[in-house]
Amino acid sequence: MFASRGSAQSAEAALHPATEADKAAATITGSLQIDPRQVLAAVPADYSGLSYESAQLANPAFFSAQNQQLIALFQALSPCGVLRLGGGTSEYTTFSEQAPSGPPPFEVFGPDTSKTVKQGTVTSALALRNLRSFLDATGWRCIYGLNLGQGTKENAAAEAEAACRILGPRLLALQIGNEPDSFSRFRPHGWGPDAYIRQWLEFHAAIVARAPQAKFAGPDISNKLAYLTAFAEMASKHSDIVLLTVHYYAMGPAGNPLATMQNLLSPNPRLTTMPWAKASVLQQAMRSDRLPCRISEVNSCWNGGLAGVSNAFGSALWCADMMLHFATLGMAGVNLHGGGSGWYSPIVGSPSAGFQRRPEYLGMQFAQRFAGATILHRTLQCSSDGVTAYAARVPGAASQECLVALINKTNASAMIQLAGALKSAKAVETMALTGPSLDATSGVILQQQALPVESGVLHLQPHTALLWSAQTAAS
Ligand code: BDP
Repeated sequence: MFASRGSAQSAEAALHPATEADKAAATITGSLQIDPRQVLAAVPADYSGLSYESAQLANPAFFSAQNQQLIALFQALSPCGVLRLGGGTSEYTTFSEQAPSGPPPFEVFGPDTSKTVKQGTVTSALALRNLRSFLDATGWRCIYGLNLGQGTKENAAAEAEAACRILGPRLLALQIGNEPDSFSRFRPHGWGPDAYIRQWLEFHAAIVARAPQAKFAGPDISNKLAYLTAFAEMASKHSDIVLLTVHYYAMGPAGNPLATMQNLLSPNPRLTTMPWAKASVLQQAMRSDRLPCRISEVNSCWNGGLAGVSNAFGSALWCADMMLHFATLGMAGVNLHGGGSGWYSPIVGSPSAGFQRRPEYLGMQFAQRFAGATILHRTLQCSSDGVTAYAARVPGAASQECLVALINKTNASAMIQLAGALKSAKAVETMALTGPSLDATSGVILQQQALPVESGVLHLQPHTALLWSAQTAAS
């Protein structure tokens, strides 16, 4: 499931080549029906999220009420999303009540490529106060990462106390450490799940001594299940741990010849075999209200993303599909990692030069339509596995209204017979996510259109995601 850094090459080698249907671009045929009585999962209202490097806090003006263009972009993604702060740079920051003198070291930063990691940045109480104003303005909450790799527990406790006091209800949870399962650069010897839990508990004790109300999330792992299992077991004894977190990169590292657009859009064996989702600890967590699981850092290709893939239209289709796939599994949310001008960043730019939305941002907006909805069982029988479907009941909507998404990641058109309750459905609203070509970095649009149905058959264009809300016949 996870892009494993140690074995990226072999893990990627397992990716599927193009399907025959893709190669021939023959018309795909299939049928779709939903079972409105079979509920698969509830999608939390705050399902959508973004993830930024902790180093970004070194410029207190970035996450602030003054950064109105960024606030508007967050609001247009979700009225109540989750901003996760962490990433590789969270292991290189220190906290100081006083803001350092002089100008900030940079205006924007991110993402971290694991090689050019930004070092020595300072997060101040001013940055936290500005972050609070940013979160208030957006309506978002925050998952806040502390430095376990290189920081002291005293400094983490001071930062945690300030974060709890200043962010108040806007703080969803603290995290101690980013990807502690890949800590070889900080702990070359004697590190493993047991040592991790021991150190986590030391930091936790120091933090709760200063901030008894603190809530925690973790383990924020890159890929190693043993750390998740150990953390979940510990969480069963700590009621202040409220969320499990994991990372997911579809491909990587950037530069691996198998990291391609075609592989990004092909069914990923890591998604279908799901070693970690099958782990009982996670299955339990996903079903539990007490300890849901969020993908706190996710994107197309690690090591900063891939030019022409991570920043192109194909990544929007991937993103929409990935988000709905994980929602169907019962994940509590996803945080698309980015910042700065990184290839996979959904939003790029700076306060001084202005911000732009990347195609992936529109993929997120597509999937956001399912936030707060209840995912329903659907059966898609299709001649290509490059077409996916999702259905949901939307809160507050008339009882027979449902939301349906069909995503065609192939270069062939698809003709999908709508069956059962969908057969006589009347479309209330239809949105299409389209782009000039998979590698297009502009011209990507998410807009209303008429539902392309004729005699009960939906005609789906190649490389198109379609979403419609429909009034189904009473069942
Ligand atoms: C993750 C780190 C993040 C990096 C990302 C990458 O947590 O900070 O930006 O890898 O390599 O492991 O793109």
